[in-house]
Amino acid sequence: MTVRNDWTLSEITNIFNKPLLDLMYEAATVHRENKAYAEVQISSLISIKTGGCKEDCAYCPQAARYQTDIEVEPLMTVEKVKARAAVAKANGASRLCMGAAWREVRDNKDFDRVLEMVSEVNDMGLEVCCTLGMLTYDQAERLKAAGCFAYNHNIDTSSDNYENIITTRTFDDRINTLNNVRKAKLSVCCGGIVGLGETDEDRVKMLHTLSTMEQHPDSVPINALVPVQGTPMENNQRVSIDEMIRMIATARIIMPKSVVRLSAGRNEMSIAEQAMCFMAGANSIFAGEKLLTTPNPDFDTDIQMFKQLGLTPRKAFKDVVINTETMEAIV
Ligand code: SAM
Ligand code: DTB
Ligand code: SF4
Repeated sequence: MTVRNDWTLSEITNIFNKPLLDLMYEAATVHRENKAYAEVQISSLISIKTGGCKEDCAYCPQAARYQTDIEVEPLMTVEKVKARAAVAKANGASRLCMGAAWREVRDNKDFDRVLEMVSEVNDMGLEVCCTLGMLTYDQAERLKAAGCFAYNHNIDTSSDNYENIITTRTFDDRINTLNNVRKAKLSVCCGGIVGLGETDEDRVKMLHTLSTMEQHPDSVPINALVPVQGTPMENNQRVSIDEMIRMIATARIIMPKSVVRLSAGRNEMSIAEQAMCFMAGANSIFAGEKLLTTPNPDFDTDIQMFKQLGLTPRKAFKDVVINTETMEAIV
C-alpha cells in the first residue's frame, strides 16, 4: 500500500465525485488491504473543562458568546477523570480523549493538573489523547513526557472557508500547533467537520490539506455538525449519510494507513448507515453516551452494534513501535 503526499486537487475531486457505490467499493478495497479491517478503535471523550470559551467557532456550543444550554464547569479533578477512564476501559475503549474548552494551553496550575491526569490515565494502560487548543512546542513536549500519546487539533474546514467559521485564530495558527505536536512525536489526530455550509470544493480542499501534509495525520476524525441551539449554526441542515460516506471513503483512499474516525453525528445514524461508513473505511468511533457536550450512543448500544456487524475493538498501543534505546514510542 503506497502512501502518497502529492495528491492534486483534481485527483481528489475525481475520487470524491465518483458514483457513490463505485467510491465505496474502491475505498472498501483499499481498506481490506489492511489485515485488521474489522478492527475498530474505540475512543472515549471526556470534557475535562466545559464551556466559557473565548473563541468564536460558529459550530461550538462551548463558546461563551453564544447563548446555549451548556453549564460552565471548572477543570475536573484527577480522581473524577480516573473514574471515568475506568468505565471507558471496562467498556472496550483503548483511547481516552480529554477535551478542554480553551483557546490555548497556558503554563499554569490547570496545565499541571492536566499533566497529572495524563500520567494517571496512561498508567491505566489507555492511549491518552488531549485536545486543549493551541499548543507551543514546549507544551507539546511536556504532554509527551507526562505520557500523552496523541493530540487532537482539527483544521475543521478548508482554508478558504475557515474565516466564515472562526475569526479569533487563523488557519495558520492551527497548522503551527500541528507542527509542534508532530515535532514532539505525539500521534497527530486531525480532521474536520461537514455541514458548516461549506461547498463540495471546500470538502475536497480540506481533504487535500490533510493528505498533502508531510506525514498524514495518524487519525482523521470526520465529524458531522451537531447543530446546537444558540450557535450561529443552529439551523444548518443535517448532513446526509451519503455525504458522510463520500468524505470517509475519499479519506480512506487518499490516506490509506490513517485511522479514519466516524466522529460526531452517530447519534442520528442507524446501524445500517454506520455499517456503510465502516464498509467505506471508517475504523474508529467515539463511544460513550456523550461526546463533549452532546449525546452519543451509549456503550451498550455500540457493543451490540459491534456484535451485529462482526467488528472487534482495537487494542491499545497496537502497531506502536518502541525505540529500545530510549524506550519511547515511535509514532
Ligand atoms: N477547544 C479545543 C479546540 O478547539 O481545539 C478543543 C475542543 S474542540 C470542541 C474540538 C473539536 O470538536 C473542534 O475542532 C471541532 O472540530 C469539534 N466540534 C466542536 N463542536 C462541534 C459540533 N457542534 N459538531 C461537530 N463537531 C464539533
Ligand atoms: C473531534 O474531532 N470530535 C470530537 C473531538 N475531536 C474532540 C468533539 C466533537 C464535539 C461535538 C460537539 C459536542 O459534543 O460538544
Ligand atoms: Fe472554544 Fe474549541 Fe469550542 Fe472553538 S471549538 S469555541 S476553541 S471549545
